[in-house]
This record gives sequence, structure tokens and C-alpha cells, in this order.
Amino acid sequence: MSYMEAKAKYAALGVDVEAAIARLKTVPVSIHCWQGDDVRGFDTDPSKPLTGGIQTTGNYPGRARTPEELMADFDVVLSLCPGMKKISLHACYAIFEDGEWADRDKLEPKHFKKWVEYCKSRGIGADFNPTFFSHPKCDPLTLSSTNEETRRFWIEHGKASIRISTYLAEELGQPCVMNIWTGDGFKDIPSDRLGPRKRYREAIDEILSEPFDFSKVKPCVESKVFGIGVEAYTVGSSEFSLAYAALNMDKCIPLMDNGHYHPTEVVSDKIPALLAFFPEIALHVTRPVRWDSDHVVLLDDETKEICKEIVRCGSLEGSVNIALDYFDASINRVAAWTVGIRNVQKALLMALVTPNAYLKELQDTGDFTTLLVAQEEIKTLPFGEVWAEYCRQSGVPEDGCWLPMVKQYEQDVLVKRV
Ligand code: RNT
Ligand code: ZN
Repeated sequence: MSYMEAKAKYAALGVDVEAAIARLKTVPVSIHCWQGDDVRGFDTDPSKPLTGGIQTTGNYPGRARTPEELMADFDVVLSLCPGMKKISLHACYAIFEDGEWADRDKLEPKHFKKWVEYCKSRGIGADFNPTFFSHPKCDPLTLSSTNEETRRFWIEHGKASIRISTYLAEELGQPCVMNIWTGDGFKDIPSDRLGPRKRYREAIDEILSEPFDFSKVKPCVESKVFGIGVEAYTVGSSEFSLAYAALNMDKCIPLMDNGHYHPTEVVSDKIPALLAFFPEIALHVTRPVRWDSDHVVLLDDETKEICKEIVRCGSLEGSVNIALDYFDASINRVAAWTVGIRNVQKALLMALVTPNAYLKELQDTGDFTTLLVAQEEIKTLPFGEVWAEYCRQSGVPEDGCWLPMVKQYEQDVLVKRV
């Protein structure tokens, strides 16, 4: 089947494939920088383990060890993926020059100047994440610590992150989503569940007292059900984070990571639930396997369902900030990055070429028989042709063509990093 034939099939269902392709080209998707180096960053000793309830597994060769290597790898990823991109940076990816070093409470916009130059020359925006993990000042708690000095250090880090986010937004002319996530919690049954949450709440209040323009900097609070080593209790639970965001709608938005819920809960259903109240929300798209394992995103049912909800809720216009969050060190990292991004793009395009108005009409008029049959038959429409056309129009390789390029890059560049 040719693209023209596929287009006609969709047109028969009232779907304008060209319009869908044109629409997707304008939707920013934020790509996490941390797939390239196993979430290590450049500001601490890379031989120290990752802390804060997250873990990278695998030792595939080719991890980016320097800003230059990470940027080079990211360039390959950009060249292989269609769509409008942003880069999601973590504070630990600060770039220090001339032997200078600054601790996280003292980070400044200038430590991200190289990233601004990088983004400007590639025409992409940037999002930001304060890094409340993998640092000696995690005691192991951060913003919820009982230790005043520890808490103060991390609050100052949060405030510095707001200033850096403002800098990124202003330099790049695009809003900067700034996500607050901490791995604060306990491995075993706590004797005080309220105290840490009160301290966490007050600490976020203090961070957000740093002046910023909410149309430029969008602070988020990301919830989590548990983490490695913090299995019994997490301070920033779902209820905590949602309540915080709901009570602070003028300066913060909720962020849902689809690896951060009980295995039978689905974020796809939570998106419209939150959009009934919040004008704007944010997502981390990942793949949990039994738990928050941060596997590479697949074109699986839940990824498709999440993207359908984004499209159906009319949220491509900016009410859902889409970002990726996964890290796999067991396979080629550039391929891991690329296939996950392409899968999110595929799921978004699939959602855009779904006859959503027709399906909604079937639900609203109570014709559930036709709805069930239509939803099943849509699954075998010739989507592959539409995807290939989107890749061609975007100047990126079609399926089947990009992995050989990554393998070549592995031979030429990655295997030499020993
Ligand atoms: C951890 C959270 C968090 C991190 C990144 C690196 O469970 O999902 O978003 O993965 O900040
Ligand atoms: Zn996340």
C-alpha cells in the first residue's frame, strides 16, 4: 500500500492525515539528557553510585563522560527523530570552565551557558530539573530533612534552579518547565509520616518564594509511590503532590510520571481527571516493568492511551507538557534514546489520525456496539505509511534505516570511549 492509498483510507473515516502531520511538527516534546550518561552528570564523582531511589542497570560501552560527548550523542539523536524537541537538563549537568566548581546551592545561570549555546544553535528550547539526589548532602533526606542546614542547602538549590530556569526561558524564548522531585523517603516503616511532609511543603513554599514569571518558568511537583531503598514511605506521594499543586495553582503544576503508581493504575486516565481542574499539567513518559524501572518507552497500549488522552483533551496546545524520563545502560544508549522518542512520536501521530470526533459521538449517543467495533478496526489501519511520510517530511530516517547509522556511530565513536 502506498501513502496515497493509506491517506484515502483515513479520509474515508473523516481523518485529514496531512493536517495531523502538520500539527505534530509543532508539538514540543522534552527529551531527557540523562539517557546518555546513566544519570551521572558532571558535578560529582562519577564513580559514586546513583542515590535517591533511582538506579541505572547495565554497563554497555559508550557512556558519555563529558559535556562534549553528551552533546555529540544528543546531536545524533536529534538527527534521527522527527518532531519539535526541547532538551530536559538536570542541575548536575552544569558545565564548569577553567577549573571552577560550584556546589548545588551556588549554581548560577553561567554554568548553563554552554547548554544555551547548544540549544540556540539547534533551535530547541530547554527544561530544567534541580538535582536532589546523588550528592553528599543527601542525609539521606533533602527538602524534608530534620537537619536545618541540610534543608537550607537544598532550598537554596531549588532557588538557584528557579534563577537558572528563568535564564533558560529568556535566552531561548520558550517557557522552561522546572520539575521538583526528591527521593526523600524511608526503607522501613516510619514513626512519623506527617513531619517530613510538613517540612517538604514548607521547603517547596520557600523555593517558590524566589521571584519568577509563571508564564516563563513552570515549576512542577512530581509524585512517586516508592523508590529503591525507600520502599515503605515516600514524602512526595501522589496525594501530597496533587494537594500541593492544587493549593498553589498560581505558581506550580502537577507532574505525573507513569512509572510512579501502583501497577494497575494508569496515567492515561489521570490526565483528563487532572485537566478537569488544572489548566496545565506535566508528564514524564517512561515504562515501568513491575515497578518504576525506567525501561525504554515502547509503542505499547499505555503509551498509545496516554497520547490519545493528550490529543482528545485538546492538550497539544500546551496544557500538557510532555517529557521523557527513562535510562537504560544495558543497550546502546543512543538507540535507547532514539527508539523511545520515536515511539512517543508514533503514539502521538496515531492519536492524531484517530477519528476522535466520530468515536466521541458514538459514546455520547450510547452506541457502544459500534464504538467497540470501530475502536478495534482502527487498530489495523495502514498507519505505517503515515509514519513513514511524517519521517520523510521531517527529514529523518524511516524505520529500518536509522539503526545501521547508530551502529556505525558506535563503531566510529562510542566503542572508543574506554
Ligand atoms: C525518579 C523520577 C525523576 C528522575 C529524573 C532523573 O523516579 O522519575 O523524574 O527520573 O529526575
Ligand atoms: Zn520522572
